[in-house]
Amino acid sequence: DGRDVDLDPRFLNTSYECLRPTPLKPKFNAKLVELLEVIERAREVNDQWRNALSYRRAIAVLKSYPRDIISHKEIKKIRGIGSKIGYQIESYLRTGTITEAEHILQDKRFHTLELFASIFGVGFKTALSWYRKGYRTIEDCKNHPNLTKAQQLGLQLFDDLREKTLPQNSPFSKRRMSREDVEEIYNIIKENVKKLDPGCVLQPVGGYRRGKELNGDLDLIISHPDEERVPSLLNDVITTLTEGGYIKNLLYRARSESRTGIIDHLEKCFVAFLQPSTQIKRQVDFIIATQSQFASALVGWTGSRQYERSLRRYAKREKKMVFASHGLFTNTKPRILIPTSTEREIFDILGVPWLEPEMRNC
Ligand code: DGT
Ligand code: MG
Repeated sequence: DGRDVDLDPRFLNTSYECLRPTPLKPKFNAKLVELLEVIERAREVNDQWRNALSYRRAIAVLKSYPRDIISHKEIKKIRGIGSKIGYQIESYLRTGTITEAEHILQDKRFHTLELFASIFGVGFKTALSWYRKGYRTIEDCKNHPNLTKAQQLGLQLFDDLREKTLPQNSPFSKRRMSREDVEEIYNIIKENVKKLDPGCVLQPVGGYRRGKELNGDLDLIISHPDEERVPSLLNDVITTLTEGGYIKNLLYRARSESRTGIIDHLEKCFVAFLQPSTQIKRQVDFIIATQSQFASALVGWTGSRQYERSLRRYAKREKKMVFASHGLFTNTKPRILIPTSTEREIFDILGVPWLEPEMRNC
């Protein structure tokens, strides 16, 4: 097989997803990607995150791969695909499917765990422990003796919010937001926030910015050129949208000095937002950034999750820098802020190739 000689070295020699373009919909290997995503999801709901990560990385390679994989030899050369997954791909090449993925899709336990983990406030560990207690339905979960506040809200709002973490092909997933749904909500927020303070700058991020057709939530950065205005901004935005009858519940709130610490110091608030045309409550994540934090917030909240992971790993290992949504820093003690004002500047300083948001879908 002479095909392997002309492969772009970027696809063979890097384990950093942030160095290569990954489209939303793979041009090649689409069915294979879909099957591996089922297995990734099964590992996730079984709380085997390391193993899930191996699948995510293999999936990312296949999504960015410039052609259909056709040979066993080819798989072996690709960095990021280990022997276990390589074997599954091989069996896919022979049979057109992966038996394990087919089994998972028929497995009631898998679907129940997926359902539980889709409740706001319920992680994979809790979902598993509830399953082990014998819970099988949402009603069972509602009867759990010591639900946290977040879980009580999540269960109360379940029919609205359950789309949040369910994959698009899940049988439970019927209410994800189209781009039009997101735009309807975004326009309402924009109008109200501009009325509140015309100086505010709004920027939708997350999957919507990456071009996703079906969205779990709207992630929205709000910023203001006046640093003094920023501390009171979130309260004002929430108050005005609550008074307008749009925000129905506060789901989660983190102050900028919150203990979530290293990962994210940006002030944020997740809310249930009533979409007028459908009367469904949708999750909107507000993220507040000062002007000097804006560029890093943009890079940090556009995603995908795997893209962010690889970017942070690249910054640390290859550049001795720390990238976070609130800023780019030197990896020293104490850390020193490296001022940045645009997304492109961050890419340049990190030395990673510029990728449009649509190409960060690893
Ligand atoms: P979705 O909402 O399920 O359709 O898909 P995404 O890709 O919009 O995912 P989402 O909304 O969970 O998160 C948007 C991006 O923002 C994600 O790719 C990584 C980042 N992100 C999410 N949560 C956090 C967080 O708590 N801190 C930081 N720094 N980034 C986050
Ligand atoms: Mg999102």
